[in-house]
Amino acid sequence: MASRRAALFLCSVPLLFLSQSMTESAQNGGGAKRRLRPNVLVTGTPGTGKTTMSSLLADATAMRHFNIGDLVREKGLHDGWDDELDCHVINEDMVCDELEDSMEEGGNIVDYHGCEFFPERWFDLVVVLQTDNSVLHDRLTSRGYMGAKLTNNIECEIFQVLLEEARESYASEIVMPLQSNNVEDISRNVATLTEWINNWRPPVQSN
Ligand code: DAT
Repeated sequence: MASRRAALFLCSVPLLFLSQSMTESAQNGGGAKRRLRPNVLVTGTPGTGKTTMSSLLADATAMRHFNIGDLVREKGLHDGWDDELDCHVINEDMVCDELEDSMEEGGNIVDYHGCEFFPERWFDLVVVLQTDNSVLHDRLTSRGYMGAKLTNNIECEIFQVLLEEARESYASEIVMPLQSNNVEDISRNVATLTEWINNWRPPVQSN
């Protein structure tokens, strides 16, 4: 597991039906403070379409989109550059501090190829995008990935590392795997998640 997780750092860089229990469970998984809109984490191996889908979803729902990779670069939320892994050494505490106020408020889509260091209380739904190996291989090759970096990311997807990480880090009821192989998948996923977000209500708090 450790080697699979480490491999992820090299990549710096049909759901038409939601059960009532999933929706309720997700709504009740909120944090201590009552937020009026949900927070959604979109995770998955690099190249599965997190940023593409999150951007469209943010447009459709008027939610904020945080691309963590961009945020780390723009705000310097890292401890330098790792030449061997070819990525910034992300400072997880700084990232969490940066996001805390927005997450408390709600209405955020967070897009990152990892999920275990965020506070569990932040998220009402955790989407894990998944892509067939051959499709992902072509996308990552187009992005210039090669050698170990390419292989490690493909292996991450084969071994479903992000899905496993999501299920270990969050209540299984709020973890939603979605296929992302083609543009029809993007449209369907955006429609499904838009409906979920628009139907979301804050959990009723007991006295
Ligand atoms: P990620 O943010 O997971 O690294 P991305 O959104 O940057 O991925 O997408 C990588 C490339 O693949 C980009 O050129 C858009 C394309 N892509 C993403 N999802 C797709 C899908 N479901 N169908 C076709 N192309 C897709």
